[in-house]
Amino acid sequence: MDLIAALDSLVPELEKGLEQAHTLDALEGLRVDMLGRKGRIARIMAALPTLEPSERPQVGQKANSVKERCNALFDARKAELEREQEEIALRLFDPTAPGRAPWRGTLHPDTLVTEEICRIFQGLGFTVASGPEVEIDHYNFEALNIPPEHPARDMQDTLYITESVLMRTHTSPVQVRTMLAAKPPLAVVAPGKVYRRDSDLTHTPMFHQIEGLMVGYGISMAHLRGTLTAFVRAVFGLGTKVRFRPSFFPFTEPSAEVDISCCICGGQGHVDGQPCRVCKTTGWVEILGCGMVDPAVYAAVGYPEDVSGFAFGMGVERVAMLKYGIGDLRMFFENDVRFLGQFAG
Ligand code: 2NM
Repeated sequence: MDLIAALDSLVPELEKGLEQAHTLDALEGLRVDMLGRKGRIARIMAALPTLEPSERPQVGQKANSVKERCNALFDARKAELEREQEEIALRLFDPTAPGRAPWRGTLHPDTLVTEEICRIFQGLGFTVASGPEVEIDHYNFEALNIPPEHPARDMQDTLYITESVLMRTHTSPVQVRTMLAAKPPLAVVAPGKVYRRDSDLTHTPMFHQIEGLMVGYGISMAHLRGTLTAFVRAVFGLGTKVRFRPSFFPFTEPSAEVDISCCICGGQGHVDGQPCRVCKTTGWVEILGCGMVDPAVYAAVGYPEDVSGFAFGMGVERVAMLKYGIGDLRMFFENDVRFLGQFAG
């Protein structure tokens, strides 16, 4: 019987084909070719009506047993291929490979510099104080010897909430509040946000300041000079030169501005023969303002006449720009992580 022989020959043929099938896709191709609706077995069975009715049951039984055998062979090969692929995946998986590092944020350069400056002053005996960003006129101006007609009080420069409530223009009101709450001697630094009506390439309506105050008995300009020189060298390096220039602030007398030898060109005024863009060839850059606290400030907080002390103030962004060589103030406020990520130790 031809059909029986044809069906019998399918099994060894499939066994050979399965040996050469190395992917699940190839296996599925073989299966369709053998067992599919238009496959080898179906095509042989299409000839069934040409047989004598008495021969048909035998061929039908043969077809069923061959189908069963084929299915068993496919299942076995499929299991084998799946096990092989699992083994490959296990071989490729290296349990000793280092893990993928999770994405980590960094502290803002303003935060880094603020913390560094506070730590230095804490090492010199200062405590850290804070106060409200919305202030009253009295603490922000009046108590600091800034008279009603002073240009700093102008609507052009100050962000007012009401006639007597404003966004603090410096952190000095924190020193005023500290003096109102404690007797001398004391030494504080006040870091924080301050606000001015100013917005251009080199000014932002909000920026960060650190101011400091030391009051006691017998505090002199020598203490001012020693403290600020130690501070500057802690931030910019022991080789940094420091100079004090006479200046003016309403709340200090005498007043000075402090310059340091330029940390970009090392005070030479030039980098690789090119004029230094930071110090404009002068070799010096301004870093902070300071002075001996004016007796009018002590009077405003009810301190005795025989106290003396010094105060200072600096812009955090300015210190960070000089320390890290940042050329554009706007970088601090764009919060681009490619910028922000460059400063954390
Ligand atoms: C500066 C410059 C000079 C200053 C004065 C005071 C206070 F409240 F004690 F009088 N705090 N900060 C001061 C003095 C700030 O910034 C450029």
